Amino acid sequence: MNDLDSLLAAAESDFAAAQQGAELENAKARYLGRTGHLTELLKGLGALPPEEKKTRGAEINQAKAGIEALLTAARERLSRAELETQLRAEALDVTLPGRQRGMGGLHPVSRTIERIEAIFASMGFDVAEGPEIETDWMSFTALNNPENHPARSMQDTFYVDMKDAEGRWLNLRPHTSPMQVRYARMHAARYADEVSQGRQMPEVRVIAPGRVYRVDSDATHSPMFHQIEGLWLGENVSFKDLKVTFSAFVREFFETDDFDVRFRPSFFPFTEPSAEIDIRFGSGPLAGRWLEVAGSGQVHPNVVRSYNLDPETAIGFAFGMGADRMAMLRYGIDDLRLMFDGDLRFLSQFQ
Ligand code: 2NM
Repeated sequence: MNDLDSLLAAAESDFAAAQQGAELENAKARYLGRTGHLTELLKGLGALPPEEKKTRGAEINQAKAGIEALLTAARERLSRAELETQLRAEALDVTLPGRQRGMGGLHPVSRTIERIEAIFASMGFDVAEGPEIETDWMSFTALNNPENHPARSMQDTFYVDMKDAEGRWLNLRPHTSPMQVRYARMHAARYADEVSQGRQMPEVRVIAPGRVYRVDSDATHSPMFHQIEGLWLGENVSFKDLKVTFSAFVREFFETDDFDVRFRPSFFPFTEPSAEIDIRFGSGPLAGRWLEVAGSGQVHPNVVRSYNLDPETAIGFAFGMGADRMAMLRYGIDDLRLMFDGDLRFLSQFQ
């Protein structure tokens, strides 16, 4: 084996050893580069006598062509390998079953709220939704809370690190009553002209559903829960109307006639008199126990004034209930926390 044959053999095994393009190009430089073996051999030709130069030159060029052919083959081998790796990495098994898109559905609390909205809508109630971050006036002052009322304290209400135009901290609404305040004030403004011309103002009949926030957290209290408050104001809307309205609601909501309703005296700053509403089923899984389902009362004259209405002519009741609690009663759920865990095994049972 002459020196050119062994050079060819060395190049072949060097090229074969290259695993990547860069390694192969480095190996190429060692043979064909400016200071590579072949170039050095060609430079050495000058020192040879003319006859030898010719044959030796032809041999070297032949070896060079051989190395170039080996290089081309090696490059093809590498690019084929690279393509193969890429194809394997990107391979799709088109025979696999497709991933299903879940059907999705409404949360039991959302379903309950929609159901309650529909029942009250059938009795002529409008639905009002609004901001969850409120001013101090909307959440407390307008609702006849004294300046030092404990509901305003940080133990009861979440505050936001931002102040309103009066320089008071904004709050996460602890009830949806502020939305009724907004609604009733819009109502008052809208019919102000008619009222000044001596005409009767249409009744205010509205429910306000939505998220509310209170500093409270255990098995039966979540710092965020859902409330639905109702408000009905007219010339002479009474507790009798409240009892009829709420009973009709209970009948529709629980789909039964077999229940009693009782009012239990209570206190709220925004109503006077105030009452808790309890119901007792005569049959079914909840039969026999009085269940507290709502707070209620005759809207306090000071609250009616903050609606920009006249407490002598805008008279009526308000009530408030927990939508989460109503959902739990309807579906027989015993732990409030299940509602907010986001566990699909629980949630998918209500579709
Ligand atoms: C309740 C209980 C009793 C209520 C009062 C009012 C307003 F704005 F008219 F004064 N809205 N909602 C009310 C009354 C809410 O929740 C347990």
